[in-house]
Amino acid sequence: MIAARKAGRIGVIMLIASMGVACGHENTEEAGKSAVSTTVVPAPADLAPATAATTPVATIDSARAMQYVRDVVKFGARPIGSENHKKLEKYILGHLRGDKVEVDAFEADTPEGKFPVKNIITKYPGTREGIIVIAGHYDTNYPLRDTGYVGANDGGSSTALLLELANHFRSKKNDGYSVWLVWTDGEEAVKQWTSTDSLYGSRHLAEKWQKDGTLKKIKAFLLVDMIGDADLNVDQDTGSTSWLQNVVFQAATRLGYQSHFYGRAIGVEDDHLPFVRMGVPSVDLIDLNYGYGNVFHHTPQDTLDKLSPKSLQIVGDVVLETVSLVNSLKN
Ligand code: 1BN
Ligand code: ZN
Repeated sequence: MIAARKAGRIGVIMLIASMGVACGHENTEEAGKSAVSTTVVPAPADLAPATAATTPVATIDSARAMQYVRDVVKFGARPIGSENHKKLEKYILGHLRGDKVEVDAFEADTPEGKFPVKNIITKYPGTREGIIVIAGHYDTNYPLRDTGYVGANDGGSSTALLLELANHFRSKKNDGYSVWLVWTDGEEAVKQWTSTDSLYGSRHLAEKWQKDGTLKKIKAFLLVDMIGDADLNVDQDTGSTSWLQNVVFQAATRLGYQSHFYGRAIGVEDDHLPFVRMGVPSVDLIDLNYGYGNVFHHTPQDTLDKLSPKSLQIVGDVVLETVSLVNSLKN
């Protein structure tokens, strides 16, 4: 077992070899934050086997998704409160014309002052009572805003994949649960990652949806983050809902992409957590091995040349297959 630390930015990540046994008594601490994680991780082989596909497999247009990443990166750094962030909001909304769009706008109180935060939500109605949410953040790292940082993978890939998924759900009859896409905002810490300095948008949205009764209707919350790395290794997040992870792995297996999934298990703080904490079945599809030892994460090296349309394709198609599998479940 390996315990990895990312000083200052990553909090604590527990890496647990996927051995199918209880392991991990690491206790790691850093400035203002500690995490202890002891987890039983099922080996991929123990997860539900693939079943015969009965419906045609849906695919995304990965070339178009990659073009969205290029467009988004051209705006430059997109931290909350910035002009580039506003331009990106307009760009996203411009691609959702004609859709049912809602903006969850509020002011976040951060260690650097108050900032406007806007979660962008688009809704594609289904034929069945209940909602599947697919989410990903569009803001970029705040502390790196003046370093040439562009967040091609971290912020760019999730924004782009959601835009491509919007194209998919807009153009097809949705025979199942309604699908809501959410571009979350203010995911990044403005100073240092803590429970109060991070996840501004998702914490606000989870609370809002708890109050208005939406939360109870959510059958699955699928989060995508940093899914463009050409060397794609989606981690198994120990904080995600295990039955939903099994469904994701089953979807990946059905498509022949299982080697890109769940090679290691880590606990990661991300936009799914406010929903997990409120009892919503949630999974984070994140590849936190971005460059050897995650060296490109939250650095100006997070650039387009590290990304591949194939990775967007893999994650996009696995998300669509997961939606189809969730739709096939009884409840
Ligand atoms: C993901 C992308 N995250 C931030 N940008 C969440 C995260 C927080 C990942 C801490 C690792 C450590
Ligand atoms: Zn980040």
